[in-house]
Amino acid sequence: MKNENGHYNDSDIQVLEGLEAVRKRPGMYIGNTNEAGLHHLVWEIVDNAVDEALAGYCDDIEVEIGKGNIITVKDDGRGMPTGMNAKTGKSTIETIFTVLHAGGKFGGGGYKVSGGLHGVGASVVNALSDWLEVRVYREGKVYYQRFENGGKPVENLKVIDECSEERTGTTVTFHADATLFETTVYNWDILYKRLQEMAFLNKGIRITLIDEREDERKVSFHYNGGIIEYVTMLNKNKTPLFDDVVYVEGRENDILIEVALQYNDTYNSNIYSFTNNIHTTEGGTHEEGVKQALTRVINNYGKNAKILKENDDSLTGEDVREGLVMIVSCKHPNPQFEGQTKTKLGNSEVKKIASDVFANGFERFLMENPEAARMIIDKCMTASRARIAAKKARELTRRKTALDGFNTIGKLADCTSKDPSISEIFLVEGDSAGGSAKDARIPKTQAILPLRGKVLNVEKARLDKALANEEIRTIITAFGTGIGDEFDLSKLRYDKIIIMTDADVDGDHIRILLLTLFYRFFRPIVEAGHVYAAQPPLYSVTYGKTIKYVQSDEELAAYRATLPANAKPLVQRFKGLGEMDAIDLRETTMHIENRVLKRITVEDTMEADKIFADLMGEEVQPRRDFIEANGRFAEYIDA
Ligand code: 28G
Repeated sequence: MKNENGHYNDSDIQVLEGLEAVRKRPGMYIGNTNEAGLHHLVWEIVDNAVDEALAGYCDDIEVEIGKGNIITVKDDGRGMPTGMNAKTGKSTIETIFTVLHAGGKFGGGGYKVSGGLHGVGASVVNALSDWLEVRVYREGKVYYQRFENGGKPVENLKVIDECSEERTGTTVTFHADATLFETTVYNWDILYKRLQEMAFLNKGIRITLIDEREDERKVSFHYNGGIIEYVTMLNKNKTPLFDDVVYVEGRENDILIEVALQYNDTYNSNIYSFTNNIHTTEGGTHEEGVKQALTRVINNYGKNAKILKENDDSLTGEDVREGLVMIVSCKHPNPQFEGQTKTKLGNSEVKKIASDVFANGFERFLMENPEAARMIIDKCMTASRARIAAKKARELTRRKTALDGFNTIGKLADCTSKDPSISEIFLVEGDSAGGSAKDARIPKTQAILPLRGKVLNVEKARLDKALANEEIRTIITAFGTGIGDEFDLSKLRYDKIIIMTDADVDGDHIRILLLTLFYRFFRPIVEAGHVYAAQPPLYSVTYGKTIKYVQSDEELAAYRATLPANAKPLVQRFKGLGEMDAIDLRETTMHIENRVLKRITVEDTMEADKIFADLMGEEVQPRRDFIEANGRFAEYIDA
């Protein structure tokens, strides 16, 4: 704050420089300034409220998206301390909101979300907001402070009102600085998903999300069963092997491990692990410990109960995870995050703790529930037999590759280059578009694989059946990486895998089937950013001698607006790839100079996978819901 002469003092200047650094390089603090970065601001503030809940003082958190995308977060905790901070000479509240990393330095122990991945603190949110207000309810008073223009206090902390002695808590309201973010519009679904996840992971806390913008909405998440209810939700549209959700909890040296699991009748496994409420997408020692224990305990139990023969091969990790839905949640006072995206738990001591805690609890479950135990082991044994059959089928693919060389892989028209870094493969819907694409391609670097008909839905098929499918075998052989435990990303024969389908129902279907296949069999290829969707244009607009291709109705309107008022351009709508000749296709969709590719993310493939889990499962209701919500997909849901 400026003094009476209108100047800042030394410690103010340090603070301002700190916050200015955040404004200069927001990406360093919140990762990005896109939609994800914008939501990061909310996570920072919510994390602090959740920390207060984990400390045991708060059980109600509210997040409101106000008109104009103003965010308000309220908690009913103790309220931030209202006294002075000796070190900074400012109030503790002003310190928290203006000094970088002030949150962490207070220490105080516990499992702080804010000590984890995000953890940059409230001051970063303040720095990136055009205004922010904090209200603290404590000891019958309402304290208030406002900041503007990236965290500059307007006045000192002051009491603005009285409240009942029982009313305690903190309320933070802010508006993201539109000059720093690509968008300042919050996305209901993103907030919904993460806040629900937070409520699952921290049983007993109520988290309410309110949207006060155009379509007003409100939802409350409150799960006394915590991750048990999470697993139930994940299996909602599937058929569980048995009704119970297995739940195991234990603590050693202040490290808390919680596991909830249930088997369903699918062939996939979905394991989600978290540390201090952060999704550890790369796994880590907590997940490894639990997985190891799962395999060991099932084999031991099976042999003791004489279900598995003493001299049979043991069930593998893959066998015991078929159809498994599992949440592993670890709370750790000092987590070490590693890996490419810093989402892998590295603490080595956690592995044994997680393994011991889970083995004890799970063994006990099997002993007390022999019928469920029997069903689990039967399912694992079936998986084991299928795995052995798949191995034989895979050996066949491999031999074929070795004998034929690459030029005769199914219908693949391969590129002549053997340098993966310049090679691309187009997966093209239909033989006729495949034909045009072959004429349009650059043979040296562009390979074309036409896909006849529909791709097999791998959600409903085990590996052995998938490998019996001609199209899938061709794709696997063409990619060169192998699949499953033989997968090797370094053997990938193309830098870009480009899905080229029509912008219609069939095209959507084939694209979703391919994404499901990638999610199940080739996830590392997606993670490494090798998968793209081609974006064929919707219209060609001929005006005088210029031909312009546009991707959408909006783009068409925008282009029309640039033409003279009396212009009558010729607008042609492409119904599908098949309508384009080789030249159109080359010019608009395949040629590196003009084309627009959309990179496919793991989230895209996850979404596709979920659509299939919902649609193709045995349950009828989700399918109905989906048809109602997405009329245009309706035609193919029974395929
Ligand atoms: C509404 C939006 C976000 C918060 C509290 C409560 C305390 C606190 C917050 O203390 C310094 C760090 C740990 C002690 C702590 C209140 C102790 C006693 C608190 C929030 C010193 C910060 N009374 N509630 N910070 N602590 N809610 N919600 O930010 O060691 S932040």
